[in-house]
Amino acid sequence: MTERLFSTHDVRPRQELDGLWTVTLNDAGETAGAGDPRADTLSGGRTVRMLVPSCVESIPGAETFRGVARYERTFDAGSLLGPLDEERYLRIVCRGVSHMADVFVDGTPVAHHEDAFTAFDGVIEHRPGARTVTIDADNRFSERSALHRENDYYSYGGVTRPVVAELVPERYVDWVHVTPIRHDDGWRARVEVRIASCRERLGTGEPGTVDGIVLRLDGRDVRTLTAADATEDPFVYRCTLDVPDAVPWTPDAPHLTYVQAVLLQDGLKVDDLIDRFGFREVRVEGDKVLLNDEPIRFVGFNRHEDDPVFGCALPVEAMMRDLNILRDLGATSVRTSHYPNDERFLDLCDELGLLVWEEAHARGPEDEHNPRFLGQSLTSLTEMVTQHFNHPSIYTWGILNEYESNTEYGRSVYVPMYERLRELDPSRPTTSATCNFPTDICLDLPDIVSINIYPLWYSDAPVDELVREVLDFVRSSPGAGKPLIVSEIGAGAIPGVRDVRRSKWSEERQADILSEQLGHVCGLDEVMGVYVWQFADCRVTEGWFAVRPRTRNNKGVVDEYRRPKLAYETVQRAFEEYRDRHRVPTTRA
Ligand code: ADA
Repeated sequence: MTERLFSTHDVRPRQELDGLWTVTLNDAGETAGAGDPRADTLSGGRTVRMLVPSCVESIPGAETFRGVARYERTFDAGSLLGPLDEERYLRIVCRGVSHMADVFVDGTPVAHHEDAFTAFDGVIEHRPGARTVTIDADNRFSERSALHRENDYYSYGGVTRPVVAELVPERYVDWVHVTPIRHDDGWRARVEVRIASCRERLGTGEPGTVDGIVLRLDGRDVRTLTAADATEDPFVYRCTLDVPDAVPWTPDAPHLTYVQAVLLQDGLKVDDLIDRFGFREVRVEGDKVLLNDEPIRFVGFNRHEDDPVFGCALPVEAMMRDLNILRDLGATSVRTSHYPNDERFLDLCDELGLLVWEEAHARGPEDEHNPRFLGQSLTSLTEMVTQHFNHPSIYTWGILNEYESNTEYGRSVYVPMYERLRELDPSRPTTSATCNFPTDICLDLPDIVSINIYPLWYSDAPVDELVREVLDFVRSSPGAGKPLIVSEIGAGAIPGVRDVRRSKWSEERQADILSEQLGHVCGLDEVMGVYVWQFADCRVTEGWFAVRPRTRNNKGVVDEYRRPKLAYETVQRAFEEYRDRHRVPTTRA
């Protein structure tokens, strides 16, 4: 089970395509990729064997690779046996390819995708026997990709998240979304199910009919949806269920409920999808964030998916290692800066009760405005919310980290992003981390105001002075009266640099600064949550060389190998004081 942490299908046959693939690397200028079928231009490349998921940067000699990596493998599609023997399709699901992807089955293009951090899929007619899947992963920087560029984190290359082959009928279950609704006597669940059509996707005919969709909660049939439950969108069915015996999800008792949608055709179960959700409601009231009507507060870290050995393709054991360190530090929340995370990480957060700020991909500001920026940001946002809708640990959706919230152009990007977010999921509060003080003109848009501040690091002003200035500005802006989060605060240290003079980049100096910063902001009642920048040192791109010793962002409280710096205990203590003061339950193991 590599794709999620539980079985996602009882009915749909599937085969995980992890294991050995053949990888051909080509970084020689003009190459195939991105829908270009001139596959032979890869012929001069170097060929190696690699596991999926993986980053090409872990191949010896390819540590700084920028180019097209062609992953290829053949598997036996005859082993996928389903309940139907007519009109079946092979569906290839890629959970993440970094960062432009083209997918082919036996040389036929089936999917094109333009972001490393969300899943996508392609369908093609099924036939038994050997099928060859080819994935071109292109991690070159160009104007085609507005979100992947020189940055304060690294854009790796490769098939970096799991790949699965599935056998689906003409109509299949695309997604199931559950919105828990709290009312006086208990809980209801608003369920929406989307049924996709392979014919429609391939342009080969009208969608077939659907006889019924059986909904099951924790293995019990609760309702059958029929044509009468179809919405204005003929692919989406909707109903509201009373769930008198619902067990709530809370950070200290993170109970998960399983939902299954089973598709019926001619009396047969022809397809299904299983997901998990939690009975919990998050809402904003005045300057508070409420979870099941109780105000919540949190302390935690910004975390990049980055590892010195595995790049961004962290195995689940390494995700769990990070979560155990986070919990040892006393964190009760994590921000997925600056992109949607591997869904197995979210599955673990759901189970552990760690609150998640999940962020759509985009870290501002842009050097030059790329006309594709808004479209690609909207796609990242739409795919993130659609794919991760059910995770109870996600208490807020974040967008556009430190983007241009201080210009009219920037506002013209924020407005449609917030509109899309509210359309897709009105049930969760929204936020964006800003550093634009005192010029921000977008604080009317989010439900939660989030500020990135680096007193004593990027500014010489005393902590209390800088924080007061920022808070005075927020109080005089349309953000006044909304919940307030310090979404980034921190300082850098080169691991192992110790200095009695406590000079810049020494571990002593980092610990001093974090102690002063947290001592002040954690003491402010109006601050609902604090995220330290950052959890672990991470790789950055070469363009950041001048300002980033070791070509890493060194503000981790652990280094890239997760070895604690001096600041580890400083943060641990500050978090403990904050939790004690505000009675925040810990998820510490
Ligand atoms: C920013 C940004 C982070 C990181 C950080 C830093 O505010 O959001 O991605 O670059 O600062 O280390 O300076």
